[in-house]
Amino acid sequence: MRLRYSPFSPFARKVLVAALEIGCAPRLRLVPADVWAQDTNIHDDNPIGKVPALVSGDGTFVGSTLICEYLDSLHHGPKLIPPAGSARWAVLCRHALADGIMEAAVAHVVERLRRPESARWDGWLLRQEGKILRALAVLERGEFARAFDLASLTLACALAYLDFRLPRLGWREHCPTLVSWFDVVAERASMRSTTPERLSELASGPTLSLAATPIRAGLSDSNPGAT
Ligand SMILES: N[C@@H](CCC(=O)N[C@@H](CS)C(=O)NCC(=O)O)C(=O)O
Repeated sequence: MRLRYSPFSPFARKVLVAALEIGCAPRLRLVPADVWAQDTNIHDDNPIGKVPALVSGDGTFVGSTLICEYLDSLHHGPKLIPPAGSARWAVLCRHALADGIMEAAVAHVVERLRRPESARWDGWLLRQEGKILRALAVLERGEFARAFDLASLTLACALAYLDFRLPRLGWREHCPTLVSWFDVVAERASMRSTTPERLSELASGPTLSLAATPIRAGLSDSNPGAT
């Protein structure tokens, strides 16, 4: 299976963490895409022009949630999305909030790094910040799943992205419970193997291994490379 990804995309990271958690990462061939380049070839695999996209024998899957759902169907271990009942809806409800945080954060970053400075709209940035902080407040008050399910891994990738791209938002000051939770799950092998730094080091075509890599500081707004 071919996964189109970008090292900075939290949505691509979500898929990679999911693949590592369920053990199907070795089946993925990682092919990077610069979705913002004039001559990008992402459209060959995704007419919507976004990463992640997964090309498999069963079809081309576009969008992180659909890809995760597909990968979850390929294994017999504990599911990222419980198959039925209230457990399923609980995971999907929490996932929707975590995914919404990710969408708002990416919209914020695109506005800041991609839109010409003269056309930037501060009201748009505030709007995205409000979405992120309100959703975090709900998750801060909510229950924490013990399993690293689709909701939890999406939230972990979203929080890592806030640290990476929106440190000035100061989410850690507002959410002490989430901070404690995140600082533990960020040490999981799946998270440590998929940092932007680690993914930037991968050349075209490798499979993703769970080898622990040192986490290095460095990438920030000064590197617009992608979202
Ligand atoms: N809902 C999509 C969002 C994917 C997305 O926004 N990807 C960004 C990178 S983080 C992208 O490719 N943007 C290019 C564009 O908007 O044209 C998903 O879940 O995968």
